[in-house]
Amino acid sequence: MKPEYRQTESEIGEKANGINRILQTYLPEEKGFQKTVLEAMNYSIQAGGKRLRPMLIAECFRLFGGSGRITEPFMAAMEMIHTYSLVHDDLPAMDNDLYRRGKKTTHAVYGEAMGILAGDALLNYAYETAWKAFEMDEARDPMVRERVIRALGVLARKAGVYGMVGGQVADVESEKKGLEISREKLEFIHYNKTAALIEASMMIGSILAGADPDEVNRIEKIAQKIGLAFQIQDDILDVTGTQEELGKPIGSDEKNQKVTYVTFEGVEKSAADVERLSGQAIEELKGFGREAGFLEGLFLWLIHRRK
Ligand code: GRG
Repeated sequence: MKPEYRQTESEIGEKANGINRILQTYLPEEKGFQKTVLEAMNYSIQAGGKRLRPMLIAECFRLFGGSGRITEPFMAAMEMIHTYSLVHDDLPAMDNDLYRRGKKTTHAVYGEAMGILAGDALLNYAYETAWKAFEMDEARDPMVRERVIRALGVLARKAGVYGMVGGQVADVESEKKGLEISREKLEFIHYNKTAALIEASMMIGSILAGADPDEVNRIEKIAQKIGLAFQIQDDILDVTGTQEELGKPIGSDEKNQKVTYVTFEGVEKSAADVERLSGQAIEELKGFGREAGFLEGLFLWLIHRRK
């Protein structure tokens, strides 16, 4: 990590700790006949992670002058959806990975059936959690309730078949196809599998703060660039990182015969594209003329990350 990102890194760490405290308040109690799956849900959430998506919700909320706690149920819900996607992605039917976030994957600890069910449960519980925004004092205001409804719509669409799930479908079907996969299809995969939740996070934070539709569209485009840059960096790390840095085995794309951005462009050009995309995103962010110092630092940290 370059020295100029150290300050951001410590701030990111502090913000992630704050997010963990919020998450903790929304986790289900581990009791009843379904106790095992509740434990598996909490295990997968508490295994760690950068908490990037909730952080983006909070920072975009701040960018548009939001205050109060209406984002909190959405921050927890977003991390639940992200975590379910990782739990399912690690299953034997998908990537069949045994380590994630430096710990054993959920199915490796609780068995395959509980891995599937923990993912299903997290996905449903995410919507139950986001819905709790309506129960907050702030939601007595009809304007806030209307924003919550719009934010729920974005969450559902971007996580679903026209977002992350759609991208994962194309990704699964592309395995073992080598360079038969078109560049267009690879972009579809990246935009949906990875960028969709990043877009949703940034849009939800902005919507809840009262950003207008044009501002939300601009945020969506910025998030799409950051999402693509983030995925390309992930592909680069899968080739150049170490298991110690990443908390999961490297070379997983090669193991699964996956074509990545690096396969098309090589490491050097991919790294240059990461810089270009994030530079554009930062310029567009500056276009709002608002204080976005931390968000810019977060973007830069993300694309220079080693984990
Ligand atoms: C199973 C429907 C379904 C979707 C799975 C997210 C996903 C789609 C697969 C995981 C594999 C992967 C490399 C996805 C690309 C997005 C990505 C880089 C996820 C990892 O996100 P981080 O780095 O993870 O934010 P942490 O652990 O820090 O939360």
